[in-house]
Amino acid sequence: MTDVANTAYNAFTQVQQDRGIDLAWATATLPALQIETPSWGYGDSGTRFKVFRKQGVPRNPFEKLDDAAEVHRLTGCAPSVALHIPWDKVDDFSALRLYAEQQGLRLGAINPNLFQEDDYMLGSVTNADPAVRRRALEHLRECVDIMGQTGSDILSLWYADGTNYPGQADLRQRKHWLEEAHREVYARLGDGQRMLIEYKFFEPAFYHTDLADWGMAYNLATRLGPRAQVLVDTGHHAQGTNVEHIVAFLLDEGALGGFHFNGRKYADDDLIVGSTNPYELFLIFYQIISALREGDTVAGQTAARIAYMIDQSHNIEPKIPAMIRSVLNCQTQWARALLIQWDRLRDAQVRNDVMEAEATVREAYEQDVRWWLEAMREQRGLPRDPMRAFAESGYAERVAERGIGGASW
Ligand code: LRH
Ligand code: MN
Repeated sequence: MTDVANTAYNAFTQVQQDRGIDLAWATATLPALQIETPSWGYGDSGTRFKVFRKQGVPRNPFEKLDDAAEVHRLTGCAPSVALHIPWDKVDDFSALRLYAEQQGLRLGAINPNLFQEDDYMLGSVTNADPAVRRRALEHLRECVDIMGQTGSDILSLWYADGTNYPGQADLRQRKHWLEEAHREVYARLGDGQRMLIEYKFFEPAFYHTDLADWGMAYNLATRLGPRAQVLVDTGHHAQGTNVEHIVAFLLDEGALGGFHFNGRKYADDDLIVGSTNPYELFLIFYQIISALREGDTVAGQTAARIAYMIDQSHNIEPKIPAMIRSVLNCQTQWARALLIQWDRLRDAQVRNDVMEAEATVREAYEQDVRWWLEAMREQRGLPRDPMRAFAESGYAERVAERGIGGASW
């Protein structure tokens, strides 16, 4: 550690001690944030206007794992990769699992894809055509079987199902078909496996979406049972939605299973998490850590099992630096939320001291956590600055040999 860094880190620890922060607990809780990166975040992706093909993009799931392993090697907190089926379909999933383990990774959530087949234009599990519903259910069953081969414990479910015009479909009938399909899938889950239900208020459907908001996903999860929980994609809410309130509510209900983190300004922009609204990300972690501190309450136990996943599409960014940046942005806001003065906050809330309560939370957000995170990385044999370490690693130059025209979704 350089003298400057050492001095800065010592100053940080002094400041936090003066703030009454239990730095030992905070430091022990830093590694609790383990991020799952999406295989599709390493591939080419775009908008309806253009998919920009990039040099060195992985050409198959094995190369996606290579890139994910590089992100984990440099950050130390991205040990698993979510797969999307069929984008990551391989002949032998146990071989892919072995390859991942050799790379120091774990295969994570399995994401079925019921939004790219022509059959699903007017719906998949909610389609009026029973043959299409059966076909969709078959794909969900196949994905549960794949979980057995990859060792995954999460089935991550999102549906494009919806309509574009009033009267186009019977909304309550579709709700019944949605539940019917999930009851079958739920019954197929093995020990330790759970399903996370993701909602989205619009797109690609532009009149109604069958799973449009947290309440609909929560209702379905509750009707199914304890192995079904809600997945909050931070880009799937109407403008002005208080996402951290939804997080607090679902935590208290034991129904928050995981996140798809990304940044957004307008709609489902899938930008780098924390790039557009870092305070929202901090406030989400504030709710989670306040639950974690409770230990064995429903909210505490639920917070301890959250799956932190990134779901982004890097249309113009170099893929691996974008993923490293995303992981570091999450780590930074998690670290800041660990520096909340909980007793001061509780006291202000009890006394209805609005300004003091607001200041307590905001001041944690204003803490400079760089030297703490860099010191923590150095202690674990990780590079202090993963972004610079990647730029200097020569990895990008090595994978450039893959050429242009790698995997895209
Ligand atoms: C839908 C979504 C869903 C995925 C896809 C890649 O917008 O968030 O989680 O399957 O993006
Ligand atoms: Mn998502």
